[in-house]
Amino acid sequence: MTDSRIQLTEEDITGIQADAIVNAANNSLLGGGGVDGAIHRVAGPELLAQCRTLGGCPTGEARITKGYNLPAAWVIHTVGPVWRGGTQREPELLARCYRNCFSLVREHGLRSVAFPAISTGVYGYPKEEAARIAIQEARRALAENENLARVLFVCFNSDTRLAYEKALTEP
Ligand code: AR6
Repeated sequence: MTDSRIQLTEEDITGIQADAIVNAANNSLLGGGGVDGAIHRVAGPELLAQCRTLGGCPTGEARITKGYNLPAAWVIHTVGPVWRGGTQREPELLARCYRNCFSLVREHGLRSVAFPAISTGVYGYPKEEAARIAIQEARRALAENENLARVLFVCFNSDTRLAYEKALTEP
């Protein structure tokens, strides 16, 4: 079943106007490549300064900071699992990332949130399986949080978009 509150877009997440954007970070929370690098570049050095105060983040958990120079007011930093063939609790850890992000969304009364395809870049998680988890957790969050009006999945390439479109057709 498709929910109109779940939307897909193919653009750079750093330009998204949402209450929060999610960063696919690493355990240090001190920046990196991919979407993490892009978010830090646009947000500016104050984001790194705030991240330094957080003391890192375990895989599967999430932390929230301000968005600084980003259009989004907040950044939710989460650390996805590195794909090691699927036998190291990767699906559970990826689902926990989404759940912990949605918990912060609820605690902060946010109405819209934009996610990149966590773990599917440098961390190598297969796109279709990751998209299925992302959609499943978004549906769960939307069912539990009536304040949440929009969940945007930002697809950085057409393969990622196809993976989400497929996941959306599944029950
Ligand atoms: N906007 C939206 N999506 C993007 C952008 C962007 N500007 N740039 C990349 N993506 P990745 P990971 C997509 O590698 O796999 C970092 O170095 C990208 O195409 O950014 O979770 C961190 O510091 C892919 O679909 O994150 C960690 O060390 C998705 O974002 C490590 O990478 C995630 O790719 C985390 O790896």
